[in-house]
Amino acid sequence: MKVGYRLLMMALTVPFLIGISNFKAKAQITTQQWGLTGDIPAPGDYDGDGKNDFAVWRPNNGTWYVIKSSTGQITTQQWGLTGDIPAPGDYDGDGKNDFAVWRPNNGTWYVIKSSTGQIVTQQWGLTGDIPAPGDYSGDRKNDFAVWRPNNGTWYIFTNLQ
Ligand SMILES: [Ca+2]
Ligand SMILES: [Ca+2]
Ligand SMILES: [Ca+2]
Repeated sequence: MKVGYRLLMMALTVPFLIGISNFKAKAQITTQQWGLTGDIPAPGDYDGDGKNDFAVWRPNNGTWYVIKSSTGQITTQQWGLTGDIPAPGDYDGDGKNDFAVWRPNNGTWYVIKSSTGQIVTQQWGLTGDIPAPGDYSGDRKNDFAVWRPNNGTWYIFTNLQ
């Protein structure tokens, strides 16, 4: 009876303990100092290695500061003006994040395509909207999208080219 009870307890607790140790072994904590007070985080995979890069956009000089995860190298890019909202994403579908901002006062998107360096502008959205870019159509290219707080509606602009 006692042996049976012990075996039962082991059967119940051993998998539980293995589960805990597996959880500990699989978790990893990373911290990275990058950015200043007032910066806006703008994470994304800018170098296309499949890992997100630490990136911030600085409103007072419109500059992006990125640590490339592939090499640890720092990249800076001036793109955007004070008052803009960073809206990074992969708009040209080459697997690399593009520098992009949305300008609230004219509802216009300004993107530098990472594939060609070409600049794309697109009016989409109104003052008061909140940019919410992402790939809504599933073609691996980011779509221009805003969310309108006063009616709770999403407006998606998918470029079909
Ligand atoms: Ca990366
Ligand atoms: Ca891209
Ligand atoms: Ca898309």
